[in-house]
Amino acid sequence: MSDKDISFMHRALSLASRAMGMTSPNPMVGAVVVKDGRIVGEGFHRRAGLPHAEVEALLEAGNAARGATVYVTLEPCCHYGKTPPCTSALIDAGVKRVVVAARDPNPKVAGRGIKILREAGIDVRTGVLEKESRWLNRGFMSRMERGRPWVMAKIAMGLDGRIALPDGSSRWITGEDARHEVMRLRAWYDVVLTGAGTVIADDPQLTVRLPAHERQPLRVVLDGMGRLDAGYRVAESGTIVFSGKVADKANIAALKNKGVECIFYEGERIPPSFVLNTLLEKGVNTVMIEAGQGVISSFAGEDLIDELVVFVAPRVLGKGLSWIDVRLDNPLSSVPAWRLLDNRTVGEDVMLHYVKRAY
Ligand code: AOF
Ligand code: ZN
Repeated sequence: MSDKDISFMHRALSLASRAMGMTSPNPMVGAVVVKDGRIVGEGFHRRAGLPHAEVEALLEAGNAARGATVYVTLEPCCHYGKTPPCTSALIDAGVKRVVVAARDPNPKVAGRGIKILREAGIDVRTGVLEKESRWLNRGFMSRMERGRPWVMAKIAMGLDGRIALPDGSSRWITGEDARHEVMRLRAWYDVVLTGAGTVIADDPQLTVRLPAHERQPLRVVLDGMGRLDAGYRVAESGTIVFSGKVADKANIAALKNKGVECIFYEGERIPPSFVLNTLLEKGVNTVMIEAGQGVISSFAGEDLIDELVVFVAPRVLGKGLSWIDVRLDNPLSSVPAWRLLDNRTVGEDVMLHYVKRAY
């Protein structure tokens, strides 16, 4: 694998990431066409339904694509979906070589894209910056390979690990800069998920308020006890409420009237797996949890949190709730450690980024 392959693939990955938060249920994909050592075409997949990355890059390259090398961050598709197969586009353009970062786990592709290119006489190299491409698309990979969305929990805590004051209030623990960072995270995730408790305590909007940002995450509220009413700010279209069996009929009607989608569960505690399955069917790749102790603990209790973004504010909250309540019976030596990916200061707060498993 030459250094050139790596550097062009870096470029393709950076193109792919321009569509961060925009492509779901599709993955983010970037492509670069290189002829005689020079980039002659670039493209990325902008959103589901629009052309795939390869097609955009080939279009820009025009005739220069003949005999060229194409770098693409995901195995080219070979199926008719919302758009025709990229394998045909590459073959028709007469490219000589294709370099792929990661295999596409979509059962409609799953290695067949690479096979078709090879059968057409194209030299195909795979696995160049594969880890990086899979990490960028951890949501898509998770949905395709594990059959569930990728789950990140965002936590804002004080120096003592608590997320609320003894009276339960929890708004504005962290500073302005951290709150801005949270907006950027919301912009990236397909879903922002919370519990009725947080909605009742804080009345959050859970939207992205950033200049020139077009897409809002789907908002999901877990309300097993039927405590929510249509007066809260999230009660509008673009929100799904999971209601337990005790939910009040009139309340549900009022929520629906405001455009909220209500999904019922025959119980009082909505199981995280039921929520994730429902979201999976809607093509959700990534979920960000912004909630209190109850919701976070129920997801953590079933080992459903893949990633943590923790903001630590420089103040002690004292006697309030901690972000998690799980019982660990193992000795300390066997308690699994999260892997620290990044740590930095954000205004007066510290941001810590952890992942449970390499993906
Ligand atoms: C590629 N290049 O840029 C993307 C690919 O419904 P469609 O036609 O958009 O197809 C969606 C599937 O195509 C998606 O699930 C994934 O397997 C693949 N995405 N493939 O060659 C791209 N976005
Ligand atoms: Zn394609």
